[in-house]
Amino acid sequence: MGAIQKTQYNNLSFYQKLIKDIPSKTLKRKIIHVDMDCFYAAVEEHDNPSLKGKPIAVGGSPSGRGVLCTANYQARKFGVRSAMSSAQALRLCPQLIFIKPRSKRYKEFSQMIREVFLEFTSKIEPLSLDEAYLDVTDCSKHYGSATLIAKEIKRLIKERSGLTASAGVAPNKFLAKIASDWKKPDGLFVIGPEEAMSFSLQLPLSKVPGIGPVSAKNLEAHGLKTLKDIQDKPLAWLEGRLGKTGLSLLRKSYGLDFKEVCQRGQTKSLSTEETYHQDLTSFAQIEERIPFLIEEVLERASHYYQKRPHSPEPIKFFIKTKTCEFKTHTHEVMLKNINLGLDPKILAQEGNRYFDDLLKHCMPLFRQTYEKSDCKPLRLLGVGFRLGVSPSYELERLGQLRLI
Ligand code: TTP
Ligand code: MG
Repeated sequence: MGAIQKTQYNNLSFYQKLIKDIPSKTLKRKIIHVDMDCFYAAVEEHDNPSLKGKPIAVGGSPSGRGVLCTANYQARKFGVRSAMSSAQALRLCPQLIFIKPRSKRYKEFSQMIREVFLEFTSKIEPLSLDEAYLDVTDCSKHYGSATLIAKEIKRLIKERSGLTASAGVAPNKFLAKIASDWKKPDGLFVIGPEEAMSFSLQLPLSKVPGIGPVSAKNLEAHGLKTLKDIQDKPLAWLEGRLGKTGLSLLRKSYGLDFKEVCQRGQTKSLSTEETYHQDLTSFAQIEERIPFLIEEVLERASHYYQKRPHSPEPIKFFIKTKTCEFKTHTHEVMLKNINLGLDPKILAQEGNRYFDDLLKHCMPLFRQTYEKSDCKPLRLLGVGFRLGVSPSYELERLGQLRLI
């Protein structure tokens, strides 16, 4: 411990250099990493409780050239591991029960878990069916702390799916991922910002996400076994041997990682459109279709916000047309510019409340676009919302959360 403190002191100015241009918001994040325990095997045990207590593996059959997806803890005691050939697994554990993977069923559980995450935040980055990062910086205070959120997520997952998850809480993705693995299974481990560096220094490089056995061996050939070994080398030395990985590992040795939680596949708009067998040749025909489009998009929004109440709100409204010559035109307006605030909560419960307002604003937009394209016959009409976060709404939402 004394040695670690000395290193911290000696390297403090380098630490300051590393964080120099980094916004303090990035350094003060609260990230949770959740990873299900023995995921596929746990689902199989859930669906067939007679398997409980027996060593099981999910994957190909040992008679062919199959490999294992995963194994439960009883099987892991024998050395059985993911990605091992099924034949080898059988040699290690002759009583091993093999189960064929059922990806559809695993997706159902994955969806259930994702819905639990969405109750807390929309800042979710799924890594696989059973694993995700959550950035709970903005909502942690309102639930007490990030640790309490992690506890509640674990509890809800257990209550709804019957399965256990392990969670890690830390100021960044790198440490959160390591933390979730620290106390597996059914674990919860927290690395606070003040202990981020001392915790990181003692880590073997093989524990750093992205460093597999081959990379770990290569690093060892350079005399590098732990993140402390990395921190003891000058940056130029590391970059000369490891390229970009040098700086990335050096940052990690200081407990730093600036990568954002990326909301992959995040819904950016909600829309609907109709393509017509016969082109619409007059504005009267267009006018007739608009109420149906608005009704449809409000219904979509209603379903969407029922399932994802914390998702970004509609900030723009747009219309779309396509002429008989396949020319597409869109026209969008900021909702705040037309004094129309669409509250996701109201959309979820009673989206039609906005029907008249939208119809009123929609008609002139379609008319303008139609006239601008020389009143050409139209083969497609569409309407939709672009989603985003307006600061005023965000504040209001946080206020609402506090009342829950
Ligand atoms: P992991 O989270 O890596 O493993 P796990 O959930 O089975 O066990 P742990 O408790 O250690 O987290 O992977 C999640 C699922 O992904 C796993 O149950 C099966 C599947 N998988 C494969 O199909 N092939 C693989 O090589 C690995 C590692 C996982
Ligand atoms: Mg897992």
